[in-house]
Amino acid sequence: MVSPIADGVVPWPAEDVARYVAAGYWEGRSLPFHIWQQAERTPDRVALVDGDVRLTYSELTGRADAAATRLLELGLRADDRIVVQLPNGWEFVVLILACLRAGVVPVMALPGHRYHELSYLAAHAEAAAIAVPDVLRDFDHQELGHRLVDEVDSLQHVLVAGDDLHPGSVDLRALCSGAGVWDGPEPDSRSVAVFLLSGGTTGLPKLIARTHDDYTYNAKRSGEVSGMDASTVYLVALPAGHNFPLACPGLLGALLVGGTVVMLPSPEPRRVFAAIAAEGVTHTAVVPAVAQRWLEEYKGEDLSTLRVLQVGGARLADEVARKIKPVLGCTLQQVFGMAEGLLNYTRLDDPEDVICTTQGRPMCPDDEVQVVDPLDRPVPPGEPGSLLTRGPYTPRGYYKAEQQNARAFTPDGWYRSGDICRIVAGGNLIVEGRDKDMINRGGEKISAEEVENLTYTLDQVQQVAAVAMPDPRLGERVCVYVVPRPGTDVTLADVRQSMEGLGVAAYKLPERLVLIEELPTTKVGKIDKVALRADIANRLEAVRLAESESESRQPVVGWDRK
Ligand code: OOB
Repeated sequence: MVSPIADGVVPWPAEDVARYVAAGYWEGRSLPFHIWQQAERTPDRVALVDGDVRLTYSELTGRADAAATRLLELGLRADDRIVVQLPNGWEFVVLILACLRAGVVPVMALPGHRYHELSYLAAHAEAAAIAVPDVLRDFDHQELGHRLVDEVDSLQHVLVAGDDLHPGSVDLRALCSGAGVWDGPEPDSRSVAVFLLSGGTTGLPKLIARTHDDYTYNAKRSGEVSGMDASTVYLVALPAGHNFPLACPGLLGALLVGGTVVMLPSPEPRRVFAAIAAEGVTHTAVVPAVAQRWLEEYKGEDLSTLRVLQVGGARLADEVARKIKPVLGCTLQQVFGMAEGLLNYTRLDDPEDVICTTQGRPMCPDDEVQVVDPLDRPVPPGEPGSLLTRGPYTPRGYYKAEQQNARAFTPDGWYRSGDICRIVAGGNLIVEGRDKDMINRGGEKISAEEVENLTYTLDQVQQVAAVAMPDPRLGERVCVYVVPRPGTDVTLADVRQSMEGLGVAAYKLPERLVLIEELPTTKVGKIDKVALRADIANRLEAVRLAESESESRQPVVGWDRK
């Protein structure tokens, strides 16, 4: 028997709910209600483009209604969960809208997730189904889906978007085709619309329950601060299940105002530039590593329709920010957001300096932010400290995670973002670092603790610490410092092979290993990660200098093994 979602959700206190309703942030209707209302106004406008597939609003909602009915025919019910791991394509959009319509709750897995992550997500969410492609980049997702059905009690169906269906798979493309009318009940606006994944500082990602009310506001208000309207053509280039391209304002924000959504499987610059010109794209969202690549590879293609390039997910260097407008000709919008809620945006009409040197300010007048010292006391204005937040679209706890909630939220409901910020003139935030044990690899968040736990499964490892090492492309990559057991040896290849064998997402695999006799500790006896981060940065700098001084001289590697 699976548990009802409501049992695991931490609600907002009644007085805050009343405030958010009175202020009009929470509108009291389901997210699909708003989209379907929009569709009725502009049934013949193009809503979704994926290669040759072009769906008008009436076609898109008709397909989603047909799919919602078929989900019920499969035996799924409102409140059931479905793990969704689909590439950017029309099937993703139709399935998500169908789920929202029927009250089935999608769990937004990321494309890189494998057995290790998906088995945990399916079990923790007690999912009834999983939606995957057949084979993608040589990985057989369908086969993994069936393995999970065998192993996870609640899991019953594998929905597959592809040509080569195994016996027992549900044909997702057929499920998402045709036209139907949904006559089931509208989900309660306070109920959970989607589960997002936390960037994660603990072992495995936590689930973030986003309600219809709060997530509708998330997407709608984002659309306003990004200047979206019915003429918007929004390009999805990042994985669509991530909060940023999904709802900040993302594809949901575009559909809420009657815009057009264009899906591309990846942010590869040539295809992106061609799609921008062909479809007249006005808005898109990327992480800093992708923005940098676009800047480097831009060769004068026609990007004249592009009005806003949103960049977020990791810190954008000021000098890169300053190139966006001169090179690509569009307005940069920095986005400092989190799946847990709070969204900060630079505004389109902010002075260049604010746009290029800050990560923006909260989008909602009732977002509460404070910057505190390690004892949770507010720091003086303009000083750096830990960012805490509460607000109408920032839930008060993770799903079914009492222990983690005690650490990640204060007793009065503030979320500890783990980001070190400064609040400067105009209320804008500058992200200066973080005090959470996470590695941000080009926007992909990796929990150091998780990498350490996985490395400890090797017999030769006595002690390990995972830290971020600086990287010119991705910002950070994973480096592990390992104390081997006496008389044994450990290599980077050993660690990577072991993690691969466990079915861990490839982006989490360490890219450097440093053998060390003893891990440095702080005064209170904790592993001194600040010292380790400084150490790896110094080592890389020494290697870089040695390489640039003389090609013939061997780089200084010491204990270091790549
Ligand atoms: C976005 O969401 P998540 O949940 O993958 O990661 C949130 C974390 C933040 O706490 C912060 O550490 C980092 O990612 N981050 C940034 C940033 N935007 C996110 N750090 C520095 N500068 C930025 N601009 O990453 C996310 C969610 C919605 C919209 C955009 C990004």
